[in-house]
Amino acid sequence: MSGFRLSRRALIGGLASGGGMLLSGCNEQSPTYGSILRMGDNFTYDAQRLLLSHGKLVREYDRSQISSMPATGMVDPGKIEGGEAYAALRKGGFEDWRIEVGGRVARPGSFSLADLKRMQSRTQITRHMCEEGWSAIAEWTGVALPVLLAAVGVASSARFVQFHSFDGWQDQIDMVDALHPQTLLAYGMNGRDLPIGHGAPLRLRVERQIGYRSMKFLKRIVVADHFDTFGATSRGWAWHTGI
Ligand SMILES: Nc1nc2c(c(=O)[nH]1)N[C@H]1C(S)=C(S)[C@@H](COP(=O)(O)O)O[C@H]1N2
Ligand SMILES: [Mo]
Repeated sequence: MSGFRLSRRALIGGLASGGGMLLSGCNEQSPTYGSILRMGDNFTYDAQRLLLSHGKLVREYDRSQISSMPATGMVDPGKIEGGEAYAALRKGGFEDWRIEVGGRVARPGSFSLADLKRMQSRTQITRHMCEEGWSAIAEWTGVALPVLLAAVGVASSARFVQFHSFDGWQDQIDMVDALHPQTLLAYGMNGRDLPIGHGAPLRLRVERQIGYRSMKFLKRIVVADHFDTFGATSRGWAWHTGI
């Protein structure tokens, strides 16, 4: 943390205006698109990183608290233009699906669902918060991202992990989130295989950030040294969206 100092009043005021920018970021016509919004990112990023210690866990719930959860946004990438590859994988029960893992890693490779299921698994019951205002509690089972990253060996220069999906989403998280124990590559939901609408066969769970960071329908992971301006950021949505 590069000698970043702030009075309590400036911090609270800054957080409030950062929140305002985040809200207007949801509006496609927002005039705040661009560098001002990105300033908000930097501010909430620094502020949240100041307030949260490195490994702090989000709350986990009991089974009895699991709620219904709507499948939203993209619910079937097999039905969009260019969705034939996904439709074919789905037809084959995702047996031929592989997640590619590359970039700044010692052992790039690809992993089938069976490969992932052989790795140490983790189950967590957490609250999903959508930027549209609803929230839901669900149980997620999968491989913690730090476990997969350890398997491929991340270069010491790496600072971000990028994700690519079958419906064309691209996003990235920093190493603080990537190495967080609750950041999960989930293949199971509420004790069953992850349903199509919720991102089959594999989705991300970034539990300390808002719902749109938890990318569904994963197909590729790239470890990078730098921050790329693509994905949510390029649509004018805030990049760092801690909750
Ligand atoms: N690939 C992809 N990931 C996505 C989305 C999407 O449309 N495509 N929608 C996002 C948003 S806005 C939310 S709220 C959650 C919705 O997850 P759910 O459909 O399991 O409720 O997924 C997020 N991840
Ligand atoms: Mo969302």
